[in-house]
Amino acid sequence: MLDLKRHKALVYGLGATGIAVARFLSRAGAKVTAVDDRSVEELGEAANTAKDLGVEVICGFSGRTVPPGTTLVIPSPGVPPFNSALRDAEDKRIPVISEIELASCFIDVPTIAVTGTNGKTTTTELVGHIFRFWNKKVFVGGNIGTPLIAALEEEEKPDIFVVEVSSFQLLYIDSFRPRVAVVLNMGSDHLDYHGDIESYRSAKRRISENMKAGDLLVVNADDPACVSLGRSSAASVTFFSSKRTLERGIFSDGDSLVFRKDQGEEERYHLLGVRLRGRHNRENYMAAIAAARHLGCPWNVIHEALKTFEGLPHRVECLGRWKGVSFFDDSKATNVDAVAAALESFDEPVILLMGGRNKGEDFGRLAGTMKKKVKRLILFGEAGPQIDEALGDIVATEIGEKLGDAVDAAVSRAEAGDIVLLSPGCASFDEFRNYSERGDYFRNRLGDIMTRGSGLEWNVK
Ligand code: UMA
Repeated sequence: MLDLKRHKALVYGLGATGIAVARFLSRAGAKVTAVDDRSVEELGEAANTAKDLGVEVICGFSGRTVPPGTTLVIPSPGVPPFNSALRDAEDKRIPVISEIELASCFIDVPTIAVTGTNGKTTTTELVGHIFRFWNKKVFVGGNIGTPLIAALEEEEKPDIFVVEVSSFQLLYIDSFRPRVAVVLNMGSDHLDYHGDIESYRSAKRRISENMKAGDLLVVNADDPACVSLGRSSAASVTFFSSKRTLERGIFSDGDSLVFRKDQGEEERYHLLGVRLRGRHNRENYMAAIAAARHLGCPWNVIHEALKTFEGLPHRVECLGRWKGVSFFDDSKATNVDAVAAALESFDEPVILLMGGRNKGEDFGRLAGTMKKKVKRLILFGEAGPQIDEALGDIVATEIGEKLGDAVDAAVSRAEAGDIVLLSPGCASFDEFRNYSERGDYFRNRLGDIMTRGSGLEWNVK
């Protein structure tokens, strides 16, 4: 175990991670210098919080090298590898480790780590939900929000840690060894930080580099980069597929997921009654099942837990049903890919609400999906006319000024059996502070209409 009293540590960045690391290190007796590129004015409260911890604080640090005598550097995830101090530390062979690496040195219960380009937050929450349902004390955190190291300060020790880990956090691990690692997919992201897609993926691949026989790596059999990671791993591997049957692993079969084990033994998980829709969510369910089973969670517990998982707000969130029409809030979808993924979740005719502030998206890319899935397109906000130009000839379209107009129009047009889906494909800033305020407005406006109406089934999920 790291003897922190011997170290003079440089903590880079005073956000959520840096403050938690500085607190942990100073309590453990290390000498700590905490630095940030922002000025003291820009940092505001964070600078005072760090000073109150008794650590030396240097603001406006940009472009500098590591202070003399530094023996350990812990950068915040957002500090890129081309940062001058990180380069300097590397040249001087001073260890650079991430917060998850540091925290993991002090954890002696199983850790499940979840990464991927898409779906990692939902899967992390789902795994946490399953273990809570099994009456375990669970810490759920990491890239989702609460740094892993903050959990070490809690009095009550968790039975299990479930952490979402990002490529930034994996880049600087050394001995980090989860008992179970999930890699959902490896697309392309954060190229401004990593430089190119290969560097991004190689950071992600590090999640399993210390895993051994008896540990479990769960990977997507439909993603070539995940398959090659699975083939080269020293850990046991469970593949999952939402597209085909597997000889061993987890796959979709009608309304069920099938987990086929070594001797052809099978477990079946029925999905009727689960809340999350779409192929991508089936993958999230599969990965969570594999992770939970490996740590001994019984089949029947998982089976029930899947049905009680509500999902995350504003991500194809089912709000309820009224007069046979189902309403979904996907306000988090601020780009075209997210709208396409949401539409793929539905077989029923969709009345789609799109609009807001365009982030430079090419709405024409939705033409194919729109033709197959959407019965009526109702536009609102700044981008309404642009979307109309790109898609208005493909599907029956109408334009309102604000989201409220679009909601009223959708409710008046919808017939039993339809889906009304808010999946804007745009940022919210022309009318709202953020996507969650937009989603809440959608829910409340619907609630008002329903309460005035009759035959109320609202919020019966
Ligand atoms: N800073 C510098 N120099 C830099 C970069 C940052 O001085 O070059 C300073 C900033 O001025 C600021 C501090 O560092 O004061 C912020 O550090 P940070 O950007 O690492 O943010 P934290 O508040 O520590 O939050 C981080 C994650 N942020 C990033 O990875 C960018 C959070 O994930 C995570 O929830 C949190 O740790 C706890 O683990 C956010 C995220 O966007 C949600 N993650 C990316 C994603 O999901 O795509 C990876």
